[in-house]
Amino acid sequence: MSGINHTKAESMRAENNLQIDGQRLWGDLMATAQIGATAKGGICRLALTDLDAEMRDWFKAQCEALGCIVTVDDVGNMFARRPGRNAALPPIAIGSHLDTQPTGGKFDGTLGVLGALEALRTLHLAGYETNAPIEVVNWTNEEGARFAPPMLASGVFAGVFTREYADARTDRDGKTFAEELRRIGYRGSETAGAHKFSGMFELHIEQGPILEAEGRMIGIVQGVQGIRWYEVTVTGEATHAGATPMPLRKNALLGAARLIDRIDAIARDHAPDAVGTVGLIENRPNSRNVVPGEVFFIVDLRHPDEAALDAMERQLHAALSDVLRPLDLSYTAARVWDSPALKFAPELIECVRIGAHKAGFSNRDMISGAGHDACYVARVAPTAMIFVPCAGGISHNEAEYTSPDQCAAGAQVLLNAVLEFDRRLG
Ligand code: HGY
Ligand code: MN
Ligand code: MN
Repeated sequence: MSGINHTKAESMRAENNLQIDGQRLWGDLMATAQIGATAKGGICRLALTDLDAEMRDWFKAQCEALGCIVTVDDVGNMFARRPGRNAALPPIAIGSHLDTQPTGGKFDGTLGVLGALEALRTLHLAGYETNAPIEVVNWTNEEGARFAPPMLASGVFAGVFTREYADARTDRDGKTFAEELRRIGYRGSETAGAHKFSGMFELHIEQGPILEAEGRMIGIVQGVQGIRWYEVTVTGEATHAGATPMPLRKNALLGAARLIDRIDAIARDHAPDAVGTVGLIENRPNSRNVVPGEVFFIVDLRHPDEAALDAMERQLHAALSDVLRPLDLSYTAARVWDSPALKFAPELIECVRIGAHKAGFSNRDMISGAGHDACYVARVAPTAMIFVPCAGGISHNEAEYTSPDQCAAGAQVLLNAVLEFDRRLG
């Protein structure tokens, strides 16, 4: 690296004083929260929209201003590379996602990318030379809010999905992933997954209540629970709300309503670890005086144990038949996404633990309830995650809040963990 002539000993000494700048990170978070800002203080920055493009452009300019080379792969994943002492070492990746839910918060995903940018900026301003290159990563379409399934592009990177499968995903308006990626100008030339990582660390808000409830600053994430999505269509008959006697109705929305109650009961059946949700539902024709003829909805089942998820899935299929047949309704149901429970890499978890202790932050081991790009990257590189609290455990909500100190703590532990892992690669 030009102009830097640190001996390894000097670098080791320099490392001990590397502190991220929490105010600078908070400034980035608040400035970029304007890109897709909602009236209620959240962010709506759906994948591959013009707002996503604007955020990507901002991110690229920031990284290039730090001397990084920014590359984009063919599903839009962005990699900002800072060279290290040994170019033969695969980079250490640090990052997350910049797309949000429709009523998302300021921190889900964005903290992971901007916290990584702050860690890299701290290295750059200190003139600290790492052994391995460092890459800050923005993964495309993590949320799955516009194009299902979630973690789509990190999934292509990890070989879970083909590029063709991703390209063909459509949003609820029928636009394809491929055409939208091309439209915003982020269809890169590199084949997703072509370049390898020495490891990846992802900083993220917990999106649950545990850290805050226990008054701890850092979650040392051991793994992620299993997640399955099902697309269900219930079919009855659209008829007149006034002229159709109750016994003659084939009311698809009544069937869906009873099913949603059963899905909630299935999750409670497998307490305390199971969760079951129906978050997206489309009622057709959705007219005030028409008995609904068709309802489409998505079922989200999660549990840390795959055998329990299998049992929940069996109960879901039994409920479909039990509930809908007596109402003279037909249905289709298909599992459209399956992200199995996974454990992160013990060595990188150890680096996170060392990083938290070095920074002096209280911490606890935990499993992630939410899915993350780290789930799929863990299939192709040693991976670990760092959590920080969020107020009331609220996320996927415009009220999502993590304090400046908590954001700074996460970025500091991220930097410490990266330097610990980098030292081991040297
Ligand atoms: O669905 C999830 O857990 C993540 O927010 N994509
Ligand atoms: Mn996220
Ligand atoms: Mn999310």
